[in-house]
Formats: sequence, C-alpha cells, structure tokens
Amino acid sequence: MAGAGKAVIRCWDVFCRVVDNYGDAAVCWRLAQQLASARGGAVRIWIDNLEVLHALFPEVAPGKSRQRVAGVEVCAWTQDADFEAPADVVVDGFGGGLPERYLEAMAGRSPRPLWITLEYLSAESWVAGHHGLPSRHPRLALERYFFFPGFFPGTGGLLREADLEARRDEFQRQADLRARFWRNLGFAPPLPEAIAASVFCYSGAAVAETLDAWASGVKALVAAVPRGPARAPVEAFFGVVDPGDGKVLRRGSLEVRLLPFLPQRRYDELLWACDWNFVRGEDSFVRAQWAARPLVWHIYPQQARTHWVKLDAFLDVYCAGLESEPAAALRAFWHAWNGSGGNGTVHAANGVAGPAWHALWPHSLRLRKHAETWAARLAAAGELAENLARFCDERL
Ligand code: TRH
Repeated sequence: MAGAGKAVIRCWDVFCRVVDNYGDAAVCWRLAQQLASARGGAVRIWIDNLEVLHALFPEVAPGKSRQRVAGVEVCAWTQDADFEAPADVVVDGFGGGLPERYLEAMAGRSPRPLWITLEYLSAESWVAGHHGLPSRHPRLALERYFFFPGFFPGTGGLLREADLEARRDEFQRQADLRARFWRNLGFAPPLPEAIAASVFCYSGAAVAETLDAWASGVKALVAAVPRGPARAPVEAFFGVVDPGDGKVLRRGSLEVRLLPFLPQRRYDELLWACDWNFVRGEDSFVRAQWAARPLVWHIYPQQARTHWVKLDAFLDVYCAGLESEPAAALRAFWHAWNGSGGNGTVHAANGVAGPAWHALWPHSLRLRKHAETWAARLAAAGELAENLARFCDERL
C-alpha cells in the first residue's frame, strides 16, 4: 500500500497502438490484466485494433466499443472516443503516443496523473541506467517516466502471472494434460522419443534449411507450426498449397503439424508441451523463457541491422554460465536462423542453418537444464506489473 497520506492509485489507463503483428497488443493486454488482478484498481485498455486482441483473447468481441473482459475495461481507441477523465496512472505502450486531447486533460487534472512510457524489452547493458528516468513534456506541465522491462533487478522485470510457474510445472509433469492439449488440436501426442518443436517466426527465417535438417536427422522431430509466416516455406518444402489447419506433412524423420493461430493461453501450453520453441518479437520470446525450455529467437528485423546488437546482447547474458560448446552451438544456430552466415552477412540458402542445427540438438538436455535455471533466475528481477505499481506508488 502507498505510504500514509500518499495518493492511492485507483485507476489505470493503458494505451496500445497496434503498429504491426501481435506483440504490442499482447504485452499491453497482459499488463492490463496483471494490473487488474494484482492491484485491484480500475484498469482500462485503450486499443486501436480490437481484431488483433480478439485473435489473442477470443473473449474480446472485435465489434464493441466498450466491454469488460478478464477484469479489464476494453475500450476502442477511435478518433471520437470519449476518454472521460484521465486515470491516476497513464501507460503509453511502446511510446505509441497519447491522444492530444487526452494529454491536455492530463495537464488540467489535479493531482497530475503519472505518465509512464512502457519501453521495448532489451538485454542491452544501457537499459538499467535509463530505466525510470523522467522527461518533461515540451509544452504541457507534464512529466513522463520511461519504464524498461528487463531480465535483471534494476529494470522493470518481466510480466508474469502469479500462478504461471505452478500451471507450467503441472502441465509439464502430467503427460495426460499434454496428451489432452494435442488431442484438442486433433493430433496424437508426439512419441516420447521424438523432439517436439513449435515454430513461430517472421518471413526470412532459415525455415527451409532447418526443415531439411530435421527431415534428414537421426531423431524423429514433430514441428508444430501455427498459422503465420512460417507456413509459406513449409508448404514450399512439401510442395503443397495451404493444406489447411489440422493437417500433417511428413518427410523422413520430420512430421509437421499445421495449427491454427491459437489463443494466448493455448499458445502458452504449446510452448510448455514442446522441447524446443522457435519464437519471435517480444511477448512469445518472454513466454518461451517462462516455459523453461530451449528456445530460438527470431528478432524483429530493424533498419541498419541494429537488431543484431540486441540479439547478441541477449545471447551474452543468456549464455553466461553455459559451457562453451553448447553456448557456441546455440549462438551459431540463432545467427543462422536470423539469416546470418556467421560473419554478419545475410545468407539466403547457403547451407548454414542445417549444419548448425545438427551441431546444436545433441545439447538439448543440457540446454533444457539451462532453460530451467534461467526461468528461475528471471523471477528474481521481479514482476513487471508489481514493479510498475510500486514505482507509481512512490511518485504519486
Ligand atoms: O507478433 P510479434 O512479431 O509482435 C512484434 C513484437 O512485439 C515486437 O517487439 C514489436 O516491435 C512488433 O510486434 C511491432 O511477436 P510477439 O511479441 O511474440 O507477439 C506475438 C503474440 O502472439 C504473443 O503474445 C504470442 C501470441 N501467439 C498466440 O497467442 N497464438 C499463436 O498461435 C502464436 C503463434 C502467437
């Protein structure tokens, strides 16, 4: 609770501008739910694309301007939206910006709301020094704070539901829960001796070469591919055209299962059910770390290849404490998957990913133990919504 005499946070407004893909909505929605469940205040999410939120959380109706879902007031952020009075704390998701008239109302409110910009996740070393810094608005009597998620204490931490580890551990312990998950999708559970991998990426990942390595591998590999950019290279590899969700494609040691785009809760279960998770962007990248399984990250490509700095910054912290051989194999495959021939060049199909996978998968057991240790260590950075609420309690 806030100190005696300090303002108590009664309501939050989270603004989410969907730039592209799912991650902006995914993270802002998770934050809104966490604030509502962890702090009990009134939480509104203002989002400019309800369709994307509906894909992640089907209980959200895409056509409603206002609705209450999972303890959160879901509000369509339209040009003529009635924002009413500004909240005690206003979160600008990923610096997407706030409506001008809402900003004016904030400046006219007493006491002033607290204005937070939720930044993108990065493992780069400069993040901790920038976390929590204020910046004055050039014209209005307003100040905003930059809130950086992160992997270590001294940053904002990562979003994590209170029961996440317990649900994950139960699911990973109980074969019948995993079997039920696969059967609900129309598939038998993969055989125990097979490697199960989930594949979610952007176009441009080294999918074809990796499929080829899986098909020629010594171990059976079941690849679960939700609808998305990975589908095109998968269909090209098998010489088929959109066989549809629920279908199975086989070649050599490889079995590919075509999945629909799953609601976030089911996607979490997919991550928990697999031995390897190929993820992308920010939210699936974090969820795969909470899944405590080896992961491969397709980073959101940026101009001037600045994303490579971010990719290597994460590999540096993730591989700390890992023996040199598995660490080198992981780095080499992550680079190949992200389209680098290892010397920073972008490779098309120059046969890097295949050999890199054959060098990596024998370390699966060691990398699983490492992923379990990493997930436990992440919790030490604290939970993002709790850290944010405490940050605001101290400043309101
Ligand atoms: O969709 P993304 O590429 O979003 C990206 C990133 O957030 C990136 O940081 C941002 O700059 C860019 O958008 C604009 O990847 P991300 O972050 O993993 O979000 C995907 C969400 O979709 C995540 O919550 C997992 C979820 N998901 C499902 O719910 N079901 C599925 O079947 C799949 C494959 C994903």
